[in-house]
Amino acid sequence: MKTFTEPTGILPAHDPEQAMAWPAGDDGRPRGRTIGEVLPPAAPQAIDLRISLLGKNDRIAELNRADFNSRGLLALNLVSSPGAGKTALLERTLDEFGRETRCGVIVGDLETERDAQRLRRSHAPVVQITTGNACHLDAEMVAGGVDALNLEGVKVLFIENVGNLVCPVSFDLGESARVVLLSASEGEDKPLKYPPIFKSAQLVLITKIDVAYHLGFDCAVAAENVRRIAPQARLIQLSSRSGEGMAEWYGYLNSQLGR
Ligand SMILES: Nc1nc2c(ncn2[C@@H]2O[C@H](COP(=O)(O)OP(=O)(O)OP(=O)(O)O)[C@@H](O)[C@H]2O)c(=O)[nH]1
Ligand SMILES: [Mg+2]
Repeated sequence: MKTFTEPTGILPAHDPEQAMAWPAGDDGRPRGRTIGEVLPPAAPQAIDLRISLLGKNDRIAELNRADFNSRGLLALNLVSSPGAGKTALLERTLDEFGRETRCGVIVGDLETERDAQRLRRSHAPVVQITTGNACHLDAEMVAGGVDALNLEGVKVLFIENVGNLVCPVSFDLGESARVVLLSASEGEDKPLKYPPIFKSAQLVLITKIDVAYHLGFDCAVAAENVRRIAPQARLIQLSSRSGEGMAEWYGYLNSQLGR
């Protein structure tokens, strides 16, 4: 049987000594790998790293939460696929709801200041975070965004996450509530296909309902799928273009502020 001579498996990153010693043959010396051999499980160290990464994020998220509470801020984490209408929703919200209640925005994208430029037209305090390759915001980025904003008089802090239905799930930002958007152009089945993010939502917004009919998007089916996967979440259907459902969204914001 052909034998490889190079070291085998994934070497533990945190303990070089153990890494050198593993895996050993009966004689105690590092052994080669044979074709067809089933390798022993070798990835617990990767899980350790992930737990420690998330542990750090959770600790900073708790600090953010305490900071938001001490400032009397309602902080909402808006999550969706790219292009589901987060910025359009916030543009209209800043223009209408923001007239009475001061709002601020932290907006995350891999690149460009485009969303921040759109949102600054309302004169609300807005900071753009560009994440480079990161597919989500984390608590430390949000803490940096808070430092960069003038939050005087601000009652609602919107955090527009990077467009992604998967990666933001595990990253608590210290938000008061997570708002997940599902747009008519994505299809009714997204809650069934990406359940974790919907399960983590306090509110689900079905957006772009003005074009639902033309896209063959069945709002009732989408709503049923949301209810099946995320029975804990409140559900609002709206269009930031036609304005339908916006009053209900503002009602939600006021109800959360009243808490
Ligand atoms: N018809 C219609 N189009 C909308 C609506 N909301 C947003 N759009 C359009 O959808 C596109 C994407 O909207 P954005 O607000 O940029 O979406 P986003 O979720 O912020 O996108 P990313 O930040 O890239 O993830 C734009 O062309 C908007 O004009 C809506 O209610 N109705
Ligand atoms: Mg956007």
